[in-house]
Amino acid sequence: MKDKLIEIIKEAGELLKEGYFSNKEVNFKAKKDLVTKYDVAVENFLKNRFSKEFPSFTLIAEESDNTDIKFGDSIIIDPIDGTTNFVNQVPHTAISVGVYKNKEPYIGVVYNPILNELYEAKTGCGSFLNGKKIEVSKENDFQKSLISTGFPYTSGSNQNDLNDVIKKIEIILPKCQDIRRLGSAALDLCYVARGTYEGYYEMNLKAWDVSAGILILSEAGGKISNINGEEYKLFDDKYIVATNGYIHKELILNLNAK
Ligand code: LIP
Repeated sequence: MKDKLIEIIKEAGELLKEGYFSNKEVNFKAKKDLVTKYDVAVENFLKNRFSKEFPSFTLIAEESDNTDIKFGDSIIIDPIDGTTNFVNQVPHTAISVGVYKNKEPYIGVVYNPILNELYEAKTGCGSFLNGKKIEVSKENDFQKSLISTGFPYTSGSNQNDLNDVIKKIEIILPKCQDIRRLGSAALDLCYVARGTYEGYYEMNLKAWDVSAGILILSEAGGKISNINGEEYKLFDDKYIVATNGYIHKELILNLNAK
């Protein structure tokens, strides 16, 4: 299944690339939440091909009506993760596809066609970037750790969320090496998986932002949890915390500091 999935995602990548380099009209789902005709086109392309190739899987996708989600054997699709980057030609944008069997992660693929980076993982088989095995960093000193985060779309309208973002940066920034915000949750998880970042956290993400990345990270030796250090629940948890494992406890402590 993985090879076919990758073949289809690579084809969809051509569509993303075409959109990335062209002038495009931007619509607003919310104040900070953008969508273009390419998000819809890539999603339709993937849904169409996946439903023919893998008819027994429920398709869950960002730009579709997701009110009645049956989360069993599913393929969870983000056609363009990092849409703001895509619109502004920041080359940190990707197609993210997570396959779940019986609600458990089975295959994850994150493809950035602009930088030609394809991350893939299958349960129990490790994680790969363009065919080469990747592993998390072994850094265990929080002060030497590069931490990534994201700003939720709700920070444009919800003062509590904005305050929370600022407070966590105030606490964490002086204690770590530095903080990055590159704008694609799917790729952020892959960057922890490949050892570029030691840790990553963000609030208010959707299942399609992280469905593939969490498998890619765990297969690369990383750890994922909610903000209390408990198992991260794809459709329910407000915060995701993802690290190389070595700095997990300290990141959790800092995220909960008053
Ligand atoms: C986006 C993320 C980004 C995050 C945003 C949003 P989209 O996904 O990946 O990093 O900060 O809140 O969820 O909307 O571009 O697919």
